[in-house]
Amino acid sequence: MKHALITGITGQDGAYLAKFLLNKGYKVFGTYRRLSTPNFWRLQYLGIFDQVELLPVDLLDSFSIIESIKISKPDEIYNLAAQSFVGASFEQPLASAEITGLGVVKFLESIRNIAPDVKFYQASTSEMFGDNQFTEQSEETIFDPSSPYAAAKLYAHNMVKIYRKAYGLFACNGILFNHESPLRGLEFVTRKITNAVAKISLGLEDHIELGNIDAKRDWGFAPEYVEAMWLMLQQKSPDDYVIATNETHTIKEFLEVAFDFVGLDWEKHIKIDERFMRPVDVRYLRGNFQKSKSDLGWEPKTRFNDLAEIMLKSDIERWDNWSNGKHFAWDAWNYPNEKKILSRKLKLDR
Ligand code: NAP
Ligand code: G4F
Repeated sequence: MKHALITGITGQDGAYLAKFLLNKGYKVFGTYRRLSTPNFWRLQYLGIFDQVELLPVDLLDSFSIIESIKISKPDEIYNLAAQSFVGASFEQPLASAEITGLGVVKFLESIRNIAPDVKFYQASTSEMFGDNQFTEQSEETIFDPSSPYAAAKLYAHNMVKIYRKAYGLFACNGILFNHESPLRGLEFVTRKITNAVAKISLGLEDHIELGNIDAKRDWGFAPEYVEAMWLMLQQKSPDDYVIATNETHTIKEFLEVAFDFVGLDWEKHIKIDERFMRPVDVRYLRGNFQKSKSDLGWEPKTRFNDLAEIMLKSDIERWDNWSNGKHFAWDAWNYPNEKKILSRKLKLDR
């Protein structure tokens, strides 16, 4: 039986990947951080909490990383753990660099020393392209990061390539464009919208505050993207791949689809709040996944409107159930209104 070690198993991708690998017959180990309140809701939501082995690891702590490799004896490591929120990286650039950048090198060094035959997947990102001018982005497009998060990811991305060349490690970078689902964190814009639209449609809220709604993203469906991670590690030799849909849409378009679904006019329920504007934003992303299609046989299936509908239906159902007194594993019921969160770094007026 193959062993997989997933860092960040409590996150969106970690939970879907764990389910995917369990279905393939893997023994799945996942790392989690000690928090004052446990957050295993995604694993519970997918009904797999009892089927995974948990290991306490913080990417700030090299010894916990080494220990997790020794205990799990993995054939494959999927490094999904990161400070993954671009907005927060402007507020905590150092923590983002330590976790999202240096944390990866701690893993690579550990593998080089104690498990050089392990296959390693690194969660790279389309954010590394930055505020670029290209009509689409592929593996050949130049990187020009626009946030502390993207800069940390680019450092990690380059270190994966260096360890591959210098030490022959089987290490791949998946350059994934945005991917969403009902398990997406509430601070990311799609889920922030579907959660709010669900509440508005049920009369629990009146409006939503957002930042730059003209930004364009290439949004796919997360369960399909975790399959691509696995496919990368099944190839004869390691390489880097773009995973995307090649469609791009503005946040406004996402609002339109989501509000249409509940028969409301989005413009009546939106307030633009400076607090959600980033000091620098990535205005446009659209990924070219042709290399993944020809080498991995991977292509996206779920398109934009369907993705918005999947997310919205699940948020409506959850708020409906909650209002009717049902209790279940879920994040939104105790999430603070983001207005309560102070000290957002605003775009500076010059
Ligand atoms: P996510 O839901 O935010 O999950 C991030 C995971 O990292 C969580 O399990 C989190 O644990 C863990 N983590 C954070 N800091 C850590 C630390 N210091 N030590 C150990 N674990 C830590 O992110 P996601 O959407 O699943 O994304 C997975 C990965 O893909 C991330 O690396 C992200 O940057 C990258 N990525 C995501 C997308 C996307 O669109 N989703 C696109 C490209 C790349 P807690 O639960 O304890 O916070
Ligand atoms: O949903 P977002 O926060 O995702 P972002 O910044 O694109 O990052 C996500 O995708 C990356 C892949 O490209 C991952 F690497 C990363 O880990 C993460 O998963 O923001 C999307 C867009 C941005 O342009 C942002 O400025 O939406 C805009 N936006 C407008 N109002 C907002 C809001 N974003 C958030 N989070 N909240 C708003 O109120």
